[in-house]
Amino acid sequence: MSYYLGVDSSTQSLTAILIDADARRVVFQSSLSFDETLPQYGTEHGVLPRSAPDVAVSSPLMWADALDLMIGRVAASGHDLSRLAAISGSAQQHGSVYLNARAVHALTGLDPSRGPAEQLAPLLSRPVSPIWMDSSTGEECAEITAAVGGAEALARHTGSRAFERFTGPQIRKFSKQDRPAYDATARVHLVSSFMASLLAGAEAPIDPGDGAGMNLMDLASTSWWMAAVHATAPDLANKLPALAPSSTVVGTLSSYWRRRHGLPAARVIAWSGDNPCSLIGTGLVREGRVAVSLGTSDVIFGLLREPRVDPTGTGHVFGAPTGDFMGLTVFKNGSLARERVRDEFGLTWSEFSRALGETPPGNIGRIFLPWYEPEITPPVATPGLHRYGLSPDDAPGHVRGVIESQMMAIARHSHWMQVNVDTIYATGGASANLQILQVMADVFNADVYQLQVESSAALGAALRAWHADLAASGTPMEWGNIIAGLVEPVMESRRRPRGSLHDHYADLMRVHAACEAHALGKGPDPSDWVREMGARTQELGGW
Ligand code: XUL
Repeated sequence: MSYYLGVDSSTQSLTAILIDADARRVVFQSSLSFDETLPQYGTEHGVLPRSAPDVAVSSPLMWADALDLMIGRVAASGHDLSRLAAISGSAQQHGSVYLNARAVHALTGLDPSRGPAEQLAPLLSRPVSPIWMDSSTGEECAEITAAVGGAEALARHTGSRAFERFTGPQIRKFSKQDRPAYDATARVHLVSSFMASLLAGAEAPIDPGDGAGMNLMDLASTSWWMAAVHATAPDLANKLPALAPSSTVVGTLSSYWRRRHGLPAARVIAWSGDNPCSLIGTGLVREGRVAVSLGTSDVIFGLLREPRVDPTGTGHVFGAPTGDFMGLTVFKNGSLARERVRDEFGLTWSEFSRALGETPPGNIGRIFLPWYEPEITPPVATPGLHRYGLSPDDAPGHVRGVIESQMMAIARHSHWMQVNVDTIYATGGASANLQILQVMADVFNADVYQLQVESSAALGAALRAWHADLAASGTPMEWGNIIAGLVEPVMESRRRPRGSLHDHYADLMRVHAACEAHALGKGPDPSDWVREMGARTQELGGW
């Protein structure tokens, strides 16, 4: 008769899902957009006004206020919350929150008659948090890489080469740019461990799923890798929280939340990153399937039994909440690029879908590389749009171009995970669009399904709360049983690959790779090849 709450603090919004474990049902779900609900912070798509195109910071106080509003909504939902047994969460990965020495104790004694932001403001040694969209730390990445003995050593230990958005390079940049504020920092939290600390009124640890996004954690031992810690910033070892399994019970909801919203002393379970939580929320507790999340970023991920590191250096290995590992590859120009195409051609989403449905697979040889923002995969430091056989005013060509290019990039850059993909679960906002999922099915030659609960990160957090609570109560349950009935595909959403089209896409992916190499200044102009593929597209029938 227990309820479990999962909260997802993502880039643009905060979502909560309450599950009734015995009934295996989602009983409450709510989401709030930061820009719309908390306009006083002045964010755009969850990011504070940019001081430079490659800088992306947000407000930890805004996240705390959003959590307060959402807990208020849950409390007012009409459900019997005395049944709430545990709460856990998911957060955008890599972002960091800088607390001063007073914070450690002050978190225990927040005044329930006042909102969290005003009480937290004096506890921050840095008022803003750099987030995953920041790509301004190229110099720090190079310095850390050199200091630990090269990219291969860093990837072997931490699961990734140095990435601009990863927390280590971000901490290093802060320590170089504002040494007094860095010295006044007693604790550097991730968004996940900050939010968990807030709920428990106690210091929460970082789990191996989110810790692996820092370029600081040794994957094999899930402990801080001291070579990287020392290479990153002075005295950092004393400023990092503990690392602990995702199932760690941090404590119980602090008196602040109990008195402010009338909630019970539910267990607070360590939070994790959105991708590790989505791994659970898409039911990938066994090797062999993948999920593609079409959100602010597009991400492909799957469970790995062994920490296979990407030899090309674009992918990552993170810890999985199951105690295994997960492979993932991240594309920054996800929804962002889809929205830009829609807006630039003045389309509604239904016009966008119609254009996609009315253009032929293969796009008659029109290829569009939509790097509106610096791209993570492949690494693109300077944004730019690259068109092959595509005129700048061709709206349908851009619509199909952006979707095909994204799907081919996801397929091509995830080969390193060595997962034989026959089924894909699609999640995130754009997964609602079945036309996009058909392109995914044809490109991957796999069946693609939507999931009944689309907010996979929040659901995964709720399921993690349940799993950890049972384990802490001495009645553990297997992951397979935890997800049963709660993580289910929508059968009628199934998109089947069309064999002849897949053969065409297999050829087109080689052309796409050549376009990418050319755009990055690493290969010859593939325009003739693009034209030849265009002529072949004309011959394709049956779509
Ligand atoms: C993962 C990544 C993004 C963020 C935001 O490496 O950068 O997926 O977690 O969702």
